[in-house]
Amino acid sequence: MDRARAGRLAAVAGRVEFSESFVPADRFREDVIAGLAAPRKSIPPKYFYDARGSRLFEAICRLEEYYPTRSELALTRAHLGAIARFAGRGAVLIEYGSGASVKSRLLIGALAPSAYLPIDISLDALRGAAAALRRRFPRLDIHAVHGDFSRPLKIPALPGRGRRVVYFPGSTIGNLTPREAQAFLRRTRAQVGSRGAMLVGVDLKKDAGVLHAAYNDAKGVTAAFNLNLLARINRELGGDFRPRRFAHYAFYNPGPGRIEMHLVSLERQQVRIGRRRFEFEAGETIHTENSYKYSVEGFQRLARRAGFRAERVWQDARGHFALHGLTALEAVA
Ligand code: AVJ
Repeated sequence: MDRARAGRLAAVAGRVEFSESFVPADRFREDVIAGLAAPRKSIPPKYFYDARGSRLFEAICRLEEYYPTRSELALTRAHLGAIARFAGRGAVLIEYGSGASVKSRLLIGALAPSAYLPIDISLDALRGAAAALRRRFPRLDIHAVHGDFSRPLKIPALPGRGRRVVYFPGSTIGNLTPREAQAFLRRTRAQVGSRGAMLVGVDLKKDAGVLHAAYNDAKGVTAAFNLNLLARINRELGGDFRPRRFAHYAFYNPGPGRIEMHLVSLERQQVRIGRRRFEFEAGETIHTENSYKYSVEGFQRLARRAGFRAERVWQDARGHFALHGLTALEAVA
């Protein structure tokens, strides 16, 4: 982002400060080509979220069948006092992937943090969130960081402002394999320091029927979200995918404990992206997302291996979703 844009953001939102962790290189083309050239085709799920994809995701969150958003909101409301006591008032609240900030608003209201640092890869999302929070909490110091939280990044040092608490809701951590999630938690542990803490939202293992419905909704919004990836490739990378020749396919895979989303080729076909050509057999798939589900104990074990003490856990009434309160272990194992 250039200085003029950063300046305008600060001007619009008043006390909002803005910093650039790094400029994310656009790896969309490279990642898509490499993913489709592999023997088992895949595309990383972070590429779902263009403008239309982000709107479709918000529509998913409102679906009857998609319980995670409502469950996490309900458990946050129900346990807000305890969650705030766990994090401590006056903490520096750092949010990874700040998105639609309903839950952050609840938390900020209860925690009264000394500063709020939303980190997001989307500049538009950051500006929107910062402006909305500025209106709601006119005295809150907001330090928006434009960057990719999945990589090591620079966070403004705010000495004397209280402990660092990272907030990572939404079960976004489920997109990572357990191995990647552990490495990610370990980096977060380094980021919050020895007095720091983390609040992380994790979708729970549950009846496969409930899981299946959440990723195969009756209105077909999840299908549209999945297929939108092909339209995005056509538009941004000059592809010639015919989305109607592919179908949304999502299922729970109990071995690894994850929902898998795929796009299945409905016939034998060839697709071009620029000058590259890719062959699809009938029934061959592009694996577009994993969404891992954890038992409470399973996630606690993972957190411990990453240098956290799993101190608290809050769940919704139906036991569908968990919010884990983790504190840094003195020495990282
Ligand atoms: C944003 C990764 C948590 O895995 O449930 C929703 C994305 N994909 N429906 C999830 C998603 C299909 C969502 N996460």
